[in-house]
Amino acid sequence: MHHKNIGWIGLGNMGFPMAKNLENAGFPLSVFNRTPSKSEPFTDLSEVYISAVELVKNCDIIFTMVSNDAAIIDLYEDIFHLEDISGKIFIDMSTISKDLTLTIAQKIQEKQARFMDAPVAGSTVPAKEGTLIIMAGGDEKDLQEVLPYLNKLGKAVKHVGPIGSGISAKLAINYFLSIIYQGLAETVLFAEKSGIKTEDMLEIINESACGSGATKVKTPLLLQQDYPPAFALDFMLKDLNLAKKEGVNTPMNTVLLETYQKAHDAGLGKQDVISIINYLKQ
Ligand code: NA7
Repeated sequence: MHHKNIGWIGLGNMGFPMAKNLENAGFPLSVFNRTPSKSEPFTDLSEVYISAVELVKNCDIIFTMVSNDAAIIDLYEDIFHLEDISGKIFIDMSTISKDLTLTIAQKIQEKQARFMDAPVAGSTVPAKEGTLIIMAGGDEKDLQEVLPYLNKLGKAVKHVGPIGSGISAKLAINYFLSIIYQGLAETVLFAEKSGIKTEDMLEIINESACGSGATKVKTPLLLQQDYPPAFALDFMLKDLNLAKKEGVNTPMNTVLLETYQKAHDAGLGKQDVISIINYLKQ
């Protein structure tokens, strides 16, 4: 049996642990990251490339996990210059705009290659544990081909529809998450103002019907008042703007956009998303 060569582009907070899971599963892996130092921990078992184009040439299935539209445009502009990419499957796991997803997919298909969007729910801990929720958009046959790899990255792979649907599902779940985080931050502040200790309030929330994976994962950050990015605030702002671009025009979205934008303006963009509490406190 021909073993497929797997390529991974983007070794950031999410991409790094995800690629490591594929390496640990024993797949023949090639990696590329714009900043080469992040590839160093892969030199023993995997092939490390210093150019995305060279990686693509040598791989059958190529995953991308990078920041945003600009990053995907940079990468694919170069990839489109390649003469022959026919038959290859490209799976973008980043959260980017649906428009761009459809444009890239079309160009890929014009070159007789295949494309899927497969963004994820879950931040760095589920990425490391291989327990992400993967929302896939694209062809069922293509999905079957990449499923053995996706199954090493997530605990659930949900095929939600044609290309672009993965992004739609992801923007929807992140919309809910942004509501939970603003609700959590405001509730903790409200309780604090009324003389309730933050640790007591968080315990009450987490034990109650309001408690969830989302509230539990942010509890230690709120207690320590230290916000290293499991999911950077700027990414949530990006996703809320993408949701707006998709026509989400709810009363909540207006409020959420204002909060996350002003928290960004206050210099919190690179911190974890729950650091909005520092902006809301002011
Ligand atoms: P990070 O930790 O900020 O990592 C971003 C990655 O994207 C990192 O590998 C970057 O390379 C890469 N990147 C950014 N811009 C470019 C360009 N222009 N060209 C090539 N590569 C680029 O993000 P996360 O891993 O937390 O998140 C990734 C996605 O998942 C994002 O869409 C979230 O919304 C969800 P670098 O190391 O900076 O050279």
